[in-house]
Amino acid sequence: MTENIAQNQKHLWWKNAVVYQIYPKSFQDSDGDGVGDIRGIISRLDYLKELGVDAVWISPMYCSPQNDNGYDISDYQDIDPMFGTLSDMDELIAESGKRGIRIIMDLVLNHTSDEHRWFEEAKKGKDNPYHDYYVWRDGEEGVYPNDMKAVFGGSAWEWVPELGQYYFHQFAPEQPDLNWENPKVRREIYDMILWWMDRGVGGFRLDVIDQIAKEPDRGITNNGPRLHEFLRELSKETFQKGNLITVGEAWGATTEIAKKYSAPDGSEFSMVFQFEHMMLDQQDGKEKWDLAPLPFVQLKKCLARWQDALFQKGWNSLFWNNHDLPRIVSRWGNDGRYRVESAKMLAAVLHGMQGTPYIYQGEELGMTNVKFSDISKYRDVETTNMYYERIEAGYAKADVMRSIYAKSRDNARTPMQWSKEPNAGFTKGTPWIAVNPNYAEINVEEERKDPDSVYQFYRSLIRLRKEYPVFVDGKFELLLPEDEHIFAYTRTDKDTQMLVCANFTEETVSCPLLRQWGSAGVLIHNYAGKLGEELKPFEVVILVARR
Ligand code: TEU
Repeated sequence: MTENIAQNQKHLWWKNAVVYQIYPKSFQDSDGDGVGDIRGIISRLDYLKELGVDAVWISPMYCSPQNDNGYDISDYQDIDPMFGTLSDMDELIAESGKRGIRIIMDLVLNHTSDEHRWFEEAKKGKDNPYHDYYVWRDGEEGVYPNDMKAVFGGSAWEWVPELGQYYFHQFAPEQPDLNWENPKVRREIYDMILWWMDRGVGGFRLDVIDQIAKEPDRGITNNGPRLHEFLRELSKETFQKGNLITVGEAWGATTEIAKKYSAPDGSEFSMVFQFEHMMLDQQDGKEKWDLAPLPFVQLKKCLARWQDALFQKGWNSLFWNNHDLPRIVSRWGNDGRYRVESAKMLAAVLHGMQGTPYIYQGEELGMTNVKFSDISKYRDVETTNMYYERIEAGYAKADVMRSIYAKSRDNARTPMQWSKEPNAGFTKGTPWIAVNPNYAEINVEEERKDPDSVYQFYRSLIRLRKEYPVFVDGKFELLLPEDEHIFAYTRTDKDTQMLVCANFTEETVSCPLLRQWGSAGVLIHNYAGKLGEELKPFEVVILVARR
C-alpha cells in the first residue's frame, strides 16, 4: 500500500474521492484485437493519475459470453481471456496502488450467465444441488407463470423443456436470476467477494442490487421485503472487513431508501447510484425511448431534494454519465457550438454538490453521442432488441433512430478518443464498435496541450475538491429555485461559503447573485475575462468567500 492510500484510511476516504469509470471493452486495446483490455488500462494509469482521480470503477471483466458485455458472468473468479489474465489483474491492482488509485470491481449479483457452471448444473434436474440457486416455476410450455417482462424485451420467464419448468430472468434470457433466498447462494457470493478483497481490490459497484430480493409471484422485482436484510448480511460478511468504497446501483431508490443504503453506520454501502434525475427527459410512465424535453426546474429541485435529504444522514453519488447513459454534453448541454462551455458547466454544477463524483471515460474530454446511419453498426442488446420490436410494432424508422441517437447505451460505448491516429489511438485493429468520427477534434492528445480544454477544467475541479473542505462537508442550499435558466446553489461550512452559479441555456441572462457576490474570489470559471452581471451561454463560475 502506498502512503497515499494509507493516509486516506484515517477517515472515510471515499468522501473526498473522485471516481473514474472505465468501460474496459472501449478504453484501450493493447493487442490489436479491437477490444480494450487490462494491459491497455495499465498503459493509461499515468493519464488517470494526471487527471487526479482516486479510484477507478471498471465494468465487468470476468469470464463471460458477452451477451450483455460482461454483465452476464460465467465465472466470477477468473478474467475473460479477451481482457487478459488474473495475473494482469493483479498487476493492474499493484500498479494502480503505486499511483494512489484504487480499483473498484463491478459485482453482478442479481444474475449470472446461463453459461455459469451453477446454471448448467441447475438445468440438469430438480434435485441437482444447484437447482435451487435460481428461480424456477413449474408450468406448461407457452403458458407463462405471469406476465412479467424482462428489461431487454419479451417475457421474464424462459421455458426449459427437460425440466418442465420456467426460470426467471429480469434481463436477457441468457442472464438467469439468482435465488437470494437460498443461503448457499449467499455464502458462495460472500466467499467470492472475500477472495477479491484478498487480491487487493479497493471497492465494489453492485449491479442492479435493488433487484436481488425479488418475489416474482407477487410481481416484485426491486425493493423486495428482504432486500435490506440481505444487504446488511452481505456487508457484514464482506465489505466491513475492509476499508472499501461500495456503491449500489438502485434505479428504484427514493431518498428514504437511500438513507438505509448509505447509513453513516456503514451497515450497508457507502452510497448508491439513484436515477431519479436521469429519468426526467422521458414521457411519464413510458420507456426511456419516448423522449421529452428536460424539465429544467424539476431537475434542480430533484437534485436539491437529494442533497437535503441525505445531508449527514447518508451520502450521495454524483454522476451524469455511465456506460448505460447517453453523453451528458449531447443530452443536456450543447454538442455543437457550445460543446466546450456546456461540458464545463455541467461538470462544475455536478462536482460542486455534496457527494462522491463519478467521471465516465471520455466525459472529461466532452465526448459526444454518436449517430450511426444504420442499426447494423449498433452492438447493444437493449438497443437492437428495441429497434426490431418497435419496427415490427409499426413505428417509423426515423423515429426509432431518433430515440437511439438520444438514448442508446452505445452512445457511451464508442472507443475512448486518445489521439488523431486511426481509430483514435484506441486500437491498431478493427474496433468492436466504430469510433465516433469527431475524434480528430476531440481527443486526449489535443486536450492535454490546451489549457482551456474540458480535460484541464476537470483536472482543476478535482484539485479544488482536495483543497477546499467545503466541497465535501458544506451544506447545500438551492438558490433561485424557479429560475428557468440559472442553476445556482451555495455550499456552507463553519468558515467558508461557496457559490456555484451556472447558466444552463444558450441565452445570455442577467444574474442578480453575481453583484451580491462581487467581492468573492473566483475558484473556477469557464469564460476568459472578468465576471459581469450577466451569464453568457452555459457560463459557470464557482466563487468562494470566508464567513
Ligand atoms: O443496468 C441496470 C438496468 O436496469 C439497465 O438495464 C437499465 O435499465 C438500462 O441500461 C437503461 O438503459 C445494469 C448495468 O449497468 C447494465 O449495463 C446491464 O445491462 C444490466 O444491469 C444487467 O446486468
